[in-house]
Amino acid sequence: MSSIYPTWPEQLAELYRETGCWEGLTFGEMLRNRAAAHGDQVAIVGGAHRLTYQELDRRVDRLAAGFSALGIQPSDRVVVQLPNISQFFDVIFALFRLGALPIFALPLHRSSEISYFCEFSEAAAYIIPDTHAGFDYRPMASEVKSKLLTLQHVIVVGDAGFSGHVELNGLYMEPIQLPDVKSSAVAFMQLSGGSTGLPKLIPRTHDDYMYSLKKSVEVCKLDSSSVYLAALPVAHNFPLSSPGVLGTLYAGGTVVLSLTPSPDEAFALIEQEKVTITALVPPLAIVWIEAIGTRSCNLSSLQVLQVGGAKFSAEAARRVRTSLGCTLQQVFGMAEGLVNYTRLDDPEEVIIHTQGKPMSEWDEVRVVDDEDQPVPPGEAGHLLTRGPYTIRGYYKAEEHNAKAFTSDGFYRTGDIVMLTESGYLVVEGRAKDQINRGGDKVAAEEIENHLLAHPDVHDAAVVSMPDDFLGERTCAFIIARGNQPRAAEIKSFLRERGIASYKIPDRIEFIDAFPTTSVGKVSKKALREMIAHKRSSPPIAVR
Ligand code: J2J
Repeated sequence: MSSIYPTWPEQLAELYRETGCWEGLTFGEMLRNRAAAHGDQVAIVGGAHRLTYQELDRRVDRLAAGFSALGIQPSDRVVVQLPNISQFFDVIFALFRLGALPIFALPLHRSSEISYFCEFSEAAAYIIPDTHAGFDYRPMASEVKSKLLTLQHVIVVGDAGFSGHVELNGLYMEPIQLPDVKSSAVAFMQLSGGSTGLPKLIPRTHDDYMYSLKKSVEVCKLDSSSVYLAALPVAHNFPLSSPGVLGTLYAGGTVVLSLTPSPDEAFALIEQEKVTITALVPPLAIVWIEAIGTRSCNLSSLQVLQVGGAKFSAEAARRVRTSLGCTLQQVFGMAEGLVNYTRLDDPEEVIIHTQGKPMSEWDEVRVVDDEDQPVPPGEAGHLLTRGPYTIRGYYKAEEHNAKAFTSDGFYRTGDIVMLTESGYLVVEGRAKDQINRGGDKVAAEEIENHLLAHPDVHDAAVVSMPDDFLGERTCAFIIARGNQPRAAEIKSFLRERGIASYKIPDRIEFIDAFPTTSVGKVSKKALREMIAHKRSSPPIAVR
């Protein structure tokens, strides 16, 4: 496939259209339809803002006009790095209506990641808040813009601060005639958790993503009375679409935005707004379970707590109903597509012990051995998948795509799973070179490359180490070049290179040589065992 946006073979696309999986609806149209059907209903609650569907629809039209006046064109890429604020919706729907493609950066991404997204996608604009969570995004944006000729605009929600930046507030104008956007076109790009040196971009079409919303809404039983609390950062695929904020809008419900997932902020919002469903990663679910006993708030409106992004232990899963009084839904998904849910009426043991089953009857799932041969149910193997909302390739990554997808279009998820007799998946591990730090994904090679840039680092290997709270943390093994630098110095070196804080190794170990496999490659398995053993054995007493 030579297109920079790989897509489904035409015959399959035809089938997905005929069977009604792909409705032929763009995001711009979806919002227009919901505004017509539920005009006065509150769509978004964020800080002091309360927007009805009609108000949101109008703001989006006015902002699309402003973006267009600024020079943003159909199919332009725009890196969007916004926290959970109502303007996130103005921005993304305005871009959808223009046919421009948001690229969803996370609030924690820093200059190295942002420069890469902007450069690789040749983004025309980059949209930021002025400050968020104690970080001022404006100097970072200036730095990125000064290095890239293709990046024409930095748009700031709030105070522009710098003379070259544009304020979003000044861009709401008289609506214009909007271009015709095709539902088969790529609507936006998500970021892959990654396992290679540089993060991959995931192109999602209006058709395929809309279908994932429709199925999510069906499985999670959302309707116009649903109130979804976004406690995780909305740019992440889980709170964006499973069913997340976009699924809630698809269902005509209400989205409530929390700037942080802290129990103090989130519990108050649940009580105030009568939230019915929310989503968390496992460590945060544990924080909420622990916090509830010490707070006097009424969470009785909460019907469903979704937990996903990383494996949720059975012990913690069991405590959800008893402590929070709601149904747990396990969600095993990926920005590349496939989403698995436990069903709300599944027996308790299925909800506690499995990560759910695919949401669509059109999802094809294969569990195979190292030679791509199917393994029987009950045995662990590599998960491969294909279907109407699972991508056929990453953006501009032809060489990598040949390895990440089978010749018949199955995506190699890199997850090791076991399929139960009833078709549910249990996540057993991972074959990809990635660390899942409580839901935040860290590609080992990306961090190794940053470490190798340090003058005193001869070689580096990043692996996971078990952790009671996050499930896993990162450990970087380093072979020093002569002088052994201090661990703190390595960490501040990485921070200065501008990477998200969750990618900074939790632990640094110096080593003389790496253990190797029988074919002479670095044995990450042996390194993982070394660090796990070191952490579990008590320190030797010094006399
Ligand atoms: C174990 N591992 C899991 C789970 C994801 C919904 C929910 C999550 C994501 C997501 C998402 C897991 N148990 N319950 O996009 O729509 C790991 C797997 C998977 C990778 C994908 C959604 N849920 N994982 O987490 O793209 O390794 O998407 O392949 O960030 O997270 O990561 P990501």
